[in-house]
Amino acid sequence: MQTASTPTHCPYCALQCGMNLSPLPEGGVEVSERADFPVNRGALCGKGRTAPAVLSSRVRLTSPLVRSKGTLVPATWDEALDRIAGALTDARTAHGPDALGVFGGGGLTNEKAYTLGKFARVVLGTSQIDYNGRFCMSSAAAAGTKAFGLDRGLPFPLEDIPKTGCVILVGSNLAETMPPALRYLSELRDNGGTLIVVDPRRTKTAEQADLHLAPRPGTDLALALGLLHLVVAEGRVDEAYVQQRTTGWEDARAAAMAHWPEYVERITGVSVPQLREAVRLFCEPEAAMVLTARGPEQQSKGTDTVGAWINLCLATGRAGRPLSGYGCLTGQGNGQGGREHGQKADQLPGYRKLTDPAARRHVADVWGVHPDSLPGPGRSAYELLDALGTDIRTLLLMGSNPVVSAPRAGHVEERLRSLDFLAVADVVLSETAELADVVLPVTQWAEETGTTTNLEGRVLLRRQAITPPDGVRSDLEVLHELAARLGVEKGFPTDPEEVFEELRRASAGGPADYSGITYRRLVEEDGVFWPCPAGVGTDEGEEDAVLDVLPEDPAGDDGSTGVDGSAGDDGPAGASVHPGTPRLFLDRFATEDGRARFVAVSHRAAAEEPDAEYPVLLTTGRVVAQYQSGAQTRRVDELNTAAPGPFVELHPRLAERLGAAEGDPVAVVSRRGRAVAPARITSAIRPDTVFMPFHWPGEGRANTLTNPALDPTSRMPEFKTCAVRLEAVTS
Ligand SMILES: Nc1nc2c(c(=O)[nH]1)N[C@H]1C(S)=C(S)[C@@H](COP(=O)(O)OP(=O)(O)OC[C@H]3O[C@@H](n4cnc5c(=O)[nH]c(N)nc54)[C@H](O)[C@@H]3O)O[C@H]1N2
Ligand SMILES: Nc1nc2c(c(=O)[nH]1)N[C@H]1C(S)=C(S)[C@@H](COP(=O)(O)OP(=O)(O)OC[C@H]3O[C@@H](n4cnc5c(=O)[nH]c(N)nc54)[C@H](O)[C@@H]3O)O[C@H]1N2
Ligand code: SF4
Ligand SMILES: [Mo]
Repeated sequence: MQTASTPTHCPYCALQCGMNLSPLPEGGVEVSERADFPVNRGALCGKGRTAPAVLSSRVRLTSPLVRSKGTLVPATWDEALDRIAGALTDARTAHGPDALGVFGGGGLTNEKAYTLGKFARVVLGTSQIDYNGRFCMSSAAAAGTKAFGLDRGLPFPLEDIPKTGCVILVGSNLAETMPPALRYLSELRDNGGTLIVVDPRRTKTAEQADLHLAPRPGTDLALALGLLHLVVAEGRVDEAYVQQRTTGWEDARAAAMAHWPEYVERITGVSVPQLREAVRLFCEPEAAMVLTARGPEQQSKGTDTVGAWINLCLATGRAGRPLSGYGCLTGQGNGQGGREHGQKADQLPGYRKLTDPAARRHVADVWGVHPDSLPGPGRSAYELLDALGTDIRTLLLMGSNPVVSAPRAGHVEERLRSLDFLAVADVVLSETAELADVVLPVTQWAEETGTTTNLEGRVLLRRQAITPPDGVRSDLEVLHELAARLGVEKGFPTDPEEVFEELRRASAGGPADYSGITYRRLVEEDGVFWPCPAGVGTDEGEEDAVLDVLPEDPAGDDGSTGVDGSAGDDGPAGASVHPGTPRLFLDRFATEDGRARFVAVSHRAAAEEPDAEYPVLLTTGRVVAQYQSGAQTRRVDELNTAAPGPFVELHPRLAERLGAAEGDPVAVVSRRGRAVAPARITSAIRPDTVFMPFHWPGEGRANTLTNPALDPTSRMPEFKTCAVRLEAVTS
């Protein structure tokens, strides 16, 4: 048993806080502060602090399970893997490769996401792969790509935030979703900068703001256009910048000018004086930023909405300049890297397009297959889930729990049940795993090594700190074993560093170029920002496996980590080594002509607006103590005590009309279904809106209600707005 502590990163959100893990004599690990990691400087939220609880065998899966006479029973690995391979082969023979669906997750490491995408295309030959990141930041990604030619959530490190003059934070409840990052906003204010928060609720984050704008859910597009209208009307456009660094201004300007402040006030409920104050705070300082999160993005017009916020940055010269810019706060642990390396329906590694012949040739060459053998783009996440049991007959799922987290979840659950065969790899028996024909128990963060890319585009090495329990295998081992059973013996290594070396080559020359990044550099430099092309004269073959540069081998006693190797002697500081790219776009944008592109967009209504039958707006989101579908955090006592179950947040006026007192059960009914949860009455929410967190299954499941209306570009579902009615529940 080794006792040294291992510096690593949290398993949960995209901040990827640094932490130290020390093995305990009785098993498991203890978390301690890692003050030298710049992003969180030692601070952790309750989820990160308690993450080791999910390593304990009390709450997790340690044996494969197979369905026998209707129930899941323990089985050997061979039995479980044979069953999966058999079912996939049968479905492919009977219905063709596109009958095999694959669903991934933005929590998977780069190595896993890369291997899953390769597995789908090379082993299964299916186009039907997508992942839960589609539900997360896909609208911001689409808008960023349109405007800047490249999607990296934040084009600057978080450390720039306190040095700018004003931040508009749109639909992010950072105080609950990334608590250690709140420091950047308080430092901004300490330095004399201002914070504007746009949220229909007066959240803990909004309480920190100099100005809180509380629009009606689903109206951020009008709000951004109204602000741009005022920028023009007040003569605050940076004409020289617009001239030199952008295209498309005239059309965007014309579209914005149709959004008069009074009209915008009527749509959003934000008053004209507040709009004017926001423009003043944003335009007066030298530099300013707009940051968006899920509030404006998870809408059926999320891409246009983010586009409108980017327009505001471009018109005022606040992009591609020091301490200024637009950024999206990506959510999942590897939400950034997870969208770059090929588990998305239309994508190949390195953020390449599956429809680009040159990209297909490059990646096919790395994979040792013919470019024509690679399938084309498949369906987006919700569309894929909606097709289960129709032309998609089997599903392999890794890193998501859609029974709780997908929109219109009752329908998605029904679709999952209608499959011929469902295989789920997970660390716990999630609500989705409960429906599976085969469940595979896999290793998790502290028990394995892999890279993640945090919300700043900083590639990080999560290191193994302890030996996994008996009975579990890694996702990479699962894919290796399945590939072998399906006749592909080579190309699916189980050593994460070997996978990363291949990922480097596959990403070389692509928009998200990782070819200059090695495990060695990640250890020595504590992270490297992409793009990071291989430097001139760098010979990939000379890069050694490096995890033995750690003070001690973290492999534990059975050597099962597969991360051993010999240290090379060349350090990271050679002249040929690319330093990585913390700040993007300072000289030029990543478009062909180097200029950023305005988009001409106009406001439109949500897919479902309130009416006589469903008169109230529902929006959904998160609480600090639970993570996503709750599969992991609902198994941690301390977090359950802090956030024991779902609730319906509503304004006292709505509560009075309903006759509901604090804690009374309230039924929320939409066209998709009905959910019941206790009332939480607060004047911190608009009187026309109710809020539910989505972390729980069962009666209080928020996603029973949500509308799967999709954004036409990003295919993001409208999690943040639908029409509901409230009913008192009499017992
Ligand atoms: N505790 C915790 N932290 C997490 C997660 C978690 O599940 N739990 N998940 C991680 C992930 S994957 C993600 S994506 C991030 C998400 O991080 P956030 O985006 O901060 O989280 P949300 O609570 O979904 O939404 C943020 C805010 O949007 C507001 N909102 C709702 N509708 C609208 C609207 O129409 N317009 C605007 N402007 N705002 C609106 C909500 O009131 C809410 O306060 O958090 C990450 N961190
Ligand atoms: N109403 C509403 N719904 C939402 C949202 C919202 O704001 N409102 N937000 C959406 C967003 S932004 C997101 S990101 C999604 C997230 O929702 P999900 O996709 O359900 O995400 P998680 O709950 O994180 O599910 C991850 C699952 O994978 C398992 N797991 C963790 N690590 C690994 C691993 O390394 N390998 C394998 N095989 N399994 C692993 C976990 O135990 C868990 O069961 O929810 C979306 N749903
Ligand atoms: S803020 Fe995110 S990364 Fe940091 S400890 Fe909490 S969950 Fe983990
Ligand atoms: Mo997310």
